[in-house]
Amino acid sequence: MPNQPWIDLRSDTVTKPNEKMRAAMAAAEVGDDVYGEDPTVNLLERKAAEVFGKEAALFVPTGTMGNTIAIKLHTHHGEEVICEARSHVLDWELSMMAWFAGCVARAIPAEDGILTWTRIEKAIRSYGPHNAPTTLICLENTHNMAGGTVYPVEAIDEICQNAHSRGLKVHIDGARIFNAATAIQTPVSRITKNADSVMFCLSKGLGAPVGSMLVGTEEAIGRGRLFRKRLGGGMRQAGVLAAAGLIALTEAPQRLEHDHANARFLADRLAAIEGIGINPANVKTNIVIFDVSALGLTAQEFSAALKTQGVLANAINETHMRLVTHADVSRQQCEIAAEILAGVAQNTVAQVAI
Ligand code: TLP
Repeated sequence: MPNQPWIDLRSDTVTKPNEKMRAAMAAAEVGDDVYGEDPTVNLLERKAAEVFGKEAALFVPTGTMGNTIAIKLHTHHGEEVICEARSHVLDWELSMMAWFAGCVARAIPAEDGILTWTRIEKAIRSYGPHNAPTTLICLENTHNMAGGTVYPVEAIDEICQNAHSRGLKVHIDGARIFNAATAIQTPVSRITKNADSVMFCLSKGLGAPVGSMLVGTEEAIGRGRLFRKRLGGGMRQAGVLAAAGLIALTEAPQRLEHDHANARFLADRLAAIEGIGINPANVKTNIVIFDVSALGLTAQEFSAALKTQGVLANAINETHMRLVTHADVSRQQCEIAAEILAGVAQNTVAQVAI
């Protein structure tokens, strides 16, 4: 156990509500949201719709539930959903796409996680004696497992316009869409203008303790409300959570640039460590992914060694680690973490040499 508190770089999901959020939660006006009577939830939903320039929004407990509902809204059983090969909807949501919507993922690998219309078009299938039809395209922005990469707005526009002309829908898993917006200095409403629905998380970089939003048309969100109930997401006096969500939505986007600067700082430091593979130029938001295989140990072993020194960081596979910066990790903690990372790597190199 470290003498200092943990430096927790496992995810931006670990952030704790700040004092202002806690005070707002304690004072929140509440009602039964299943009756549509929670004023704070209603306010959050109106505000989210307004920020995204969409007709309506739905407060859901998790990003996974938001994506699950969106996929169900845009598809029927026995259809195909195009997504990137390492996307969250495919790899990290317990196959909810299959379980709840009855759909199959048609995965397209992209080194940087960013799909283009040229790639998507080749993967579209129409209904036939051997083929299930494609009806939905899911884009992940930022792309988590590709290292927080960001879609150019033009790429999303092109995908949406072509998809719509082919009768397909586009859903954006925008768990970290505000990080994308910060990186390219473009409002979320512009980035997602042509998408049919967007899920974004209040509980990641924005710092709320719980909650995500699904935004889209009035009609889709109305149906989504029923799917939320089916999934057990009718949360009753959820205004206590929405109160923190409102602060997250209105105040937190402005501070994400600090997280991005901390991620760039960590990436630069990592690039100087012998045996660690990273290109700092690829770090655009708050996620830093690096290769430890040249150190002669697995990412799981590297993670365990860091933990003994007080740094928490996740392995994402045998060879790669992920660091995520967020509101509860300061520059000073990043400096300490960088020294600990260098120390663990040097120790390993020394041991391999013996
Ligand atoms: N991501 C989590 C883990 O599940 C991997 C993390 O620590 O990054 N979309 C994307 C792109 C996400 O990164 C996540 C969570 C979700 C959806 C799901 O959100 P939750 O955890 O609220 O269900």
